[in-house]
Amino acid sequence: MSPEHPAGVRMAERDSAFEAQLIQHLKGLRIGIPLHAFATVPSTMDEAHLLASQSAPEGTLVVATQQTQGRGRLGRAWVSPAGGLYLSLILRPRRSLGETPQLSLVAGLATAEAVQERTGLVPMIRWPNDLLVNGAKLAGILVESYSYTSPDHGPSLPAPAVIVGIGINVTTDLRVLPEGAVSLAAAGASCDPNELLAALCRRLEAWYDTWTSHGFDPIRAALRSRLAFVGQPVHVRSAATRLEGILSDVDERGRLLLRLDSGLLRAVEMGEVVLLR
Ligand code: BT5
Repeated sequence: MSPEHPAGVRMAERDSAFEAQLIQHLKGLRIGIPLHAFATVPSTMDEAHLLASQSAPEGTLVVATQQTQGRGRLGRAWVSPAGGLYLSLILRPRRSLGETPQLSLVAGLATAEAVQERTGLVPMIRWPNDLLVNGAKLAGILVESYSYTSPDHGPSLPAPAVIVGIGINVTTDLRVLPEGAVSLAAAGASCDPNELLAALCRRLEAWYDTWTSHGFDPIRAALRSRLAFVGQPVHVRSAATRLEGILSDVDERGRLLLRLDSGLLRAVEMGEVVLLR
């Protein structure tokens, strides 16, 4: 029997064998425990939101071998067959709400370092949430935050949750992925996905702790050498604007800095970065 959420939402069945295997790799970490591992879920984000609404602690990790309704930003789909790594992490940041978007770059940095550690590949970070290898998309990051308030919760309500979702193509068949995607295998790298997950949790824990204690400055410094398209002409599209300029840097708040034709430096809060050729 699947457990029932109090509100009547049915949670997916956990995969205890997969969970036991992963736990071995996550010993001693705060990020990654408690662990909820599944064979198939609609989206690890939904499982994580459900757990967060039930007061799951910071560090709780949801992992699945595949997703049937994986999602990206703005309602876009994340194609999630077997062969990828799909996870959502519950955080309860002790920093201001305005800094939450920085977690996308914190997670991007941790993911890039973990991939490099386990494979030797050096992924670049396409602001604000993609990892690229040879210009193709290897991984994507999705940050969603909600404050779970209900009249029942009272003063013991935990800090608002932020869910950080990460999808990485490990051995995923390129034929089922959108154009412009790549997997570790297709880039010529092989690695044990459990080892990759453990490396990712270690890096996430280290960078998240740094961010919690010192803010965005150290993240910004570490990001510089990994930021894709620096010095190159790009356009940045969002619902409201379309800007063209030379991608220059990320500022002290995590915004993208574009040098416009006029010479002015413009800070961008959100959007899609596309290289102009
Ligand atoms: C993202 O969105 O890149 C965030 C992806 C987050 C996925 C993780 S998996 C675990 C957790 N559970 C979820 O349900 N989601 C998170 P965005 O920047 O909006 O990019 C989406 C676009 O990436 C799509 O429109 C496609 O063009 C492309 N795409 C989709 N699936 C892909 C894949 N597997 N590999 C590379 N690109 C993909």
